[in-house]
Amino acid sequence: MLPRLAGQGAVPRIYDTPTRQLLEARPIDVAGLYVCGITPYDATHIGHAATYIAYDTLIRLWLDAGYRVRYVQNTTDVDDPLLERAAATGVDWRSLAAEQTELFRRDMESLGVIPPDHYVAATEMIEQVADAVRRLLDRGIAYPIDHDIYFDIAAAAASSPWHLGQESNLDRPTMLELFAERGGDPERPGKRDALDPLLWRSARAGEPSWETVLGAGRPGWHIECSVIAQEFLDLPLTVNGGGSDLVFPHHEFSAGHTAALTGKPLANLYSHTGLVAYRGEKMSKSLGNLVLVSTLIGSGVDVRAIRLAVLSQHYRDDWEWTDDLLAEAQERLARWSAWASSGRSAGTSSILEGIRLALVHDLDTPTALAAVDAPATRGSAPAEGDLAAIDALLGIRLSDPRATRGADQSHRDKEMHHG
Ligand code: 5CA
Ligand code: ZN
Repeated sequence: MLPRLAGQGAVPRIYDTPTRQLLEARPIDVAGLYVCGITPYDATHIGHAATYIAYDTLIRLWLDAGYRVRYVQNTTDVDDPLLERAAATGVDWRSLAAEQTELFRRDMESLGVIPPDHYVAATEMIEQVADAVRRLLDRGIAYPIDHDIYFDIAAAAASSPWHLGQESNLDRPTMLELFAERGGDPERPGKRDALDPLLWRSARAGEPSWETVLGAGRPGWHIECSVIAQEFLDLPLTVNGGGSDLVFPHHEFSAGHTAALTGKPLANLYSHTGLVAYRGEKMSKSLGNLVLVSTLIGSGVDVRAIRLAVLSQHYRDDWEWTDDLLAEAQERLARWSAWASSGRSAGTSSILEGIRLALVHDLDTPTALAAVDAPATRGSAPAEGDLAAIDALLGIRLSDPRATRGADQSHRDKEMHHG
């Protein structure tokens, strides 16, 4: 339970990749959020954490604005990189996925990230994906090569409210380059368009496969997210999110598949987080330059300092994790904690509106932290509402909850609620 705050926050505005502007992320009744989840073979690095903390902030803003939220995240628990890692290390791909998924969820919980209502694994959706691909085949929007099945970009554009480039705004040479880099197969003979993405991969020796209406095989990547979003959320989503490494081809085609299948856009707003680097390169499993959340926690780092380090960066910037950044966050946490234990002043929060204002403007967490720094450094004791605001909106609990859950609880709730 998040503490209640005085008044109500505004509807957040966040940056929309297709239109390149800030748009109001205004839910229709319930906020629907789909964020691309992990491929569980080397979890959880600071890059993942930063992406999920960004959408955690968005959820907190929706709750503060009085909306209910429905949040879904997939787990890509069968895919080439996972299978390759399992083969290389001689473990069963299922155990690798299960173990890394478990570790990821524990790390998220430690970081105070509000969990999705549904975590959906690709392997739980095989039948639904096969049915969806079957429908695309029947309508001439998909075609086979041998027993694999591809999405026909041109046919989809002709028959649905979607066209290639709608989300990413990229030119074709750039698309071709990214497609090849990020799991696509532009060179495959027989494709109608080099950029047509794989919907279904037929069974291969030594690879997992499932018996379906399409024969034996496994889902392609983009159709996984498209089908999970359709199954668990109302379309269009309020926001579809993920790291900026997913803009093309993944999100472009997840949106394309969804439009072709439903006639509806996947989302009203497509949001992307910047990428976290370490030692000069994007932090990634394939490069191996990882800072794992579990390693930091294991070495005794306070999870709140990790969270503060992430929040000190704007979610849309690419940034680099450094020891200095963590040290600064630890100092900030120490200053804030000293302030929080310096007694209580009466009255309402002096920082609540400053935090709200910063966050509803494209999740400006650095400015929100500065709004807390000012009184925390000045030294006058915080009001109860200050700590509640930091807890509810930034996910940082400064006071020991046992210390504040006293006899005056109902009085305090009432006071905070009515301001
Ligand atoms: N399973 C797919 C999405 S369907 C996937 O991209 N998995 S992942 O494990 O590689 O990444 C999980 C999430 O973290 C994605 O939203 C991805 O965009 C994001 N992410 C990955 N690396 C970074 C990074 N270095 N910085 C910020 N976000 C990242
Ligand atoms: Zn995805």
